[in-house]
Amino acid sequence: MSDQQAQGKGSNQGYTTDQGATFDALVVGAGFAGLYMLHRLRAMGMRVRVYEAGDNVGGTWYWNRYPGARCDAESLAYSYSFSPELEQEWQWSERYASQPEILRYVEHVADRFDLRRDIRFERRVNHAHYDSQNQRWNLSTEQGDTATAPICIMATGCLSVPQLPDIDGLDDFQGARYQASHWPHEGVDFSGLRVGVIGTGSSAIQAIPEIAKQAAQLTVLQRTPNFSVPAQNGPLDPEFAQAFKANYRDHRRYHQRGLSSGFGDLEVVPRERAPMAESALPLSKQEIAEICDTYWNTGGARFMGAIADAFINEEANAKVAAYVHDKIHSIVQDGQTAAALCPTDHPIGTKRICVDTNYYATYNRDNVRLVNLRQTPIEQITATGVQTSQEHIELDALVLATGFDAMTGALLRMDIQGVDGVRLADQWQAGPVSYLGLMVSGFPNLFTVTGPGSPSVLSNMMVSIEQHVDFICDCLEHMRDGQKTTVEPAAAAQAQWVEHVNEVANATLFPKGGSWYLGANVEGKPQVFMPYAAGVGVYREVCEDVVADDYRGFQFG
Ligand code: N01
Repeated sequence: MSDQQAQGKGSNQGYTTDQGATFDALVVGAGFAGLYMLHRLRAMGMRVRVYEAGDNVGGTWYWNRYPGARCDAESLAYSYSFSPELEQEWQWSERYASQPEILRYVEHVADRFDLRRDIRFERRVNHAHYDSQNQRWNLSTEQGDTATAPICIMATGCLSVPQLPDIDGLDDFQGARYQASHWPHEGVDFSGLRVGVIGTGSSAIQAIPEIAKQAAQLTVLQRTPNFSVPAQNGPLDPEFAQAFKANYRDHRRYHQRGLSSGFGDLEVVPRERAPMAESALPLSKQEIAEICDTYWNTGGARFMGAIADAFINEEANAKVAAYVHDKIHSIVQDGQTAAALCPTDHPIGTKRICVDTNYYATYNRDNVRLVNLRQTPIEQITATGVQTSQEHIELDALVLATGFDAMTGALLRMDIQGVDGVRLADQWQAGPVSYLGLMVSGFPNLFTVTGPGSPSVLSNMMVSIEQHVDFICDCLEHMRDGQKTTVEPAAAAQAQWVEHVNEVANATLFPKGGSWYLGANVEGKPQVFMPYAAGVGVYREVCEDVVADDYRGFQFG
């Protein structure tokens, strides 16, 4: 462990703020994307500066430390593939890695590849302006750094701007208030406390069973129920992991291309033993249950891959949803609570399916109560608890797990200006537009890793991050070889891509989800389906085809 890690810090010690420093590339964010970007750019001989708001590496896994935080992609697939040595030497302990283990992994990567020296921590970039005359991006941070480089890469994450609820009196609460996405590093002991949780998305669904084990009383304040499937997490069998690693290249190829999500989590049950149906329509309830049981019992988000037309046909989707409703009723003893936990307002899978450990069973505990806010809405938060239309709930601690301003939030929170001072916020007023989710017309040499318009949040993020970073580096090498200094998408290519992304989304049930994929959770945000829903395999082929066709749609200057 390095000194910095021992202090729980990155490596700012001894560094002053940058004042007009010049680099070959600037990267914003030191999560999985920013770190790999730095590693690759450095290998190309570039001088790079990374700015990171946190005091250490890790991005989403640095911030989201709530109890029970765990990845919903399997650890052997949710890891870097760029270094075979790293792949072999790192030992995952569980099928789905916990947040502390993933953070240890990211820190290990930062140290192993000596990445920290080019990162400045506790630096939040607030401006990124393009100087057309000098063909440079000028960045500044809230902490007073200024730096310039011809290339700027946004590795700011898709879920990095928390969304706090607009509830009257939120600041009046006198008890302890916690935010899932900004959890205290030292952890929280809820023993003996009356705890309230607002939100029932992935974060809350992971945290609730853990908080329930400690709290004297846990009240879950649910506005909209979500579908959740069991992770069936457990220790990773070392022999299984070793055998898997012996074929890592094949598995990686499969993750990258074989499945639309890039999750590739067919490790635990061999692919040939995983039943699938093309359509739910001709199947009886019993037949659906037989197929779904295999996925439910082996666990994980791959549940949504069991029946192929569940994402495109409402009737088929309803049959899969009914299976999960039955499961909820079979687990949760109180019928009224079970009914309230059954989502009925969106097709299953159109909001990101949650992956849990004992979520539904937690409602059988004596110290856990579900309050259905659809029936008894919150009127206000008071000094001592939550006032609903029916009762005052006394609380010692309040946990907010109310989601994120997804995909565009982190980019639009900065003042990004392209050619002629055009603001990205203005360009994206009606929703994000981009070419391949990688670049925006009018913003030369500005790249967005896993930006809107790419598979990003619908995929295993590691697969999508590595693909984008590799694409960007290949593009920069292409520019270097051709002695080009700028690249940006042609407006027509961008418009076509945006149309295609919408067409693909509209052929699915996704737009019916009312989800953060659409921006529906943020008041006033334009509702546009942001990720590219055709899958990572198709998307990779599109990108390869674009490159093979001399970077079709990109303009080099
Ligand atoms: O956020 P969410 P999340 N009053 O937006 C509720 C990833 N992730 O942080 O639907 C009452 O899903 C809101 O209710 P409603 C994953 O991609 C991954 O949980 O607006 N409630 C909803 O229940 C995930 O999809 C992992 O009615 C209010 C909740 O807050 C994404 O992050 C783990 C409210 C927000 O749910 C986001 O998940 C965790 C209000 N005023 C997260 N405002 C894994 O890898 C909001 N809510 C496993």
